[in-house]
Amino acid sequence: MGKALDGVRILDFTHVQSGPTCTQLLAWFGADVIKVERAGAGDITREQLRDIPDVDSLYFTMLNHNKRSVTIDTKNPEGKLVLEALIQKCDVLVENFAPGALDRMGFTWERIQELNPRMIVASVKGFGPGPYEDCKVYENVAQCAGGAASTTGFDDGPPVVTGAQIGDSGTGLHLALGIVTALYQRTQSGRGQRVLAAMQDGVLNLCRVKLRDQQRLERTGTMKEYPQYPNGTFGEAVPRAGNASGGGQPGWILKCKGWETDPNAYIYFITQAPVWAKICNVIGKEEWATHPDYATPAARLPHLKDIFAEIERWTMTKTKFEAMQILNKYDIPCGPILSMKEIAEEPSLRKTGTIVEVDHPTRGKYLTVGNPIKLSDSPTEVTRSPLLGEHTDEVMAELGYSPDQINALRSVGAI
Ligand code: CAO
Repeated sequence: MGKALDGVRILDFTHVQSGPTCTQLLAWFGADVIKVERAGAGDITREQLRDIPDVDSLYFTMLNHNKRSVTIDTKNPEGKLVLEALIQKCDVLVENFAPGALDRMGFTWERIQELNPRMIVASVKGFGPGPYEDCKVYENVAQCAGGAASTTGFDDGPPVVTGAQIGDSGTGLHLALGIVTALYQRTQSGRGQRVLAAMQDGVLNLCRVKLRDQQRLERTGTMKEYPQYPNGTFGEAVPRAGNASGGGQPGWILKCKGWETDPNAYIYFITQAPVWAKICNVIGKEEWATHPDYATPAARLPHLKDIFAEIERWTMTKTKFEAMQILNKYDIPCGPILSMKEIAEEPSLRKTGTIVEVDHPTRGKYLTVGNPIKLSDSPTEVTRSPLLGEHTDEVMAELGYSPDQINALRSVGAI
């Protein structure tokens, strides 16, 4: 069976995390992704956080599956010519260099258009145009500047960053959508265009409910679903809400059996209004279903702390999985706090290809996260990340270079 992006060639000039997650997705959808790296060094993540000496790190392998790797020194005049040949042959150039790096290399938008007017040039940058446009940015900077950190954590503590890589992988996702959209528009216009996904914008997009809350706060001075209500105070900006649910259905993280020794023996519990009577039955507080202080969502709001304490008394008598099983029978929304160990061992995630075991020539077998987006006509087979420059000769031959020319370029350090 063919793949959704069969025939699309991506010149992958990405490094670290944000850009590589984008091009990995495109590769999983069938694009031919040619990763350009510097000879001898390559993507810096090949050597970051290594767990085996001299072997590509999991950081690199888990972000660069299904790609080919070529080495080109794009600052070498002859290397530049090779890059020009690739630009002429590819549909999309994806990059996430520091601002201005591509221009400094001599590959401005105008120059790229001269070489290939159909080329889509897609970039991740830390910030869009404005005061910080020239800044280099990593994950946590984006989380802080995009509104995630100020709204994450507990009221009495400092801002907190999340383990979800919403700045890097989140922006990679945004960029991938921009690229396929530009490819679609090109089928009509015949022209390439520039695609920009700024990490601050991507994080803010994922935090849009907090901008919603900022405006609610300014209008009413309070937000009843926040733990600060009714006894705490609200300031001018959206406060940190601990584990409160971001929506209209109050939720919290509650201890389960074993919490004293297992840091993940917890469950997220949502007191969804339509199943309130069932919740009361399950926890043995049947009288709350009709009691005026508890019967309606509005009446419950000032008592949420007590309500969750009572529910926790019940969840502490069950493991998180026992609680899940019982609560799901009654359609009560909840979710176990799963550790990475539990996720890695979960058979259903292996079955769907969300967790995949991959074999690597120097590393051996390791686990990775497969394609989280499943297309029924374009299934994903995850193949290992390339070794540095593994496909240089192959790609050079496809560009029309003879073995002698390849050797000559190698001898002057251009590839
Ligand atoms: N041949 C020759 N030179 C190459 C090359 C190649 N194949 N590939 C890259 N280079 C050069 C670049 O041209 C650049 O040179 P100049 O500084 O002289 O212009 C240089 O390598 C380094 O690029 P960089 O500035 O992007 O890399 P850095 O490690 O200093 O910064 C990062 C890394 C991520 C902070 C920066 O790239 C950035 O801000 N990117 C945009 C935001 C982003 O994606 N951040 C997410 C990173 S994941 O957490």
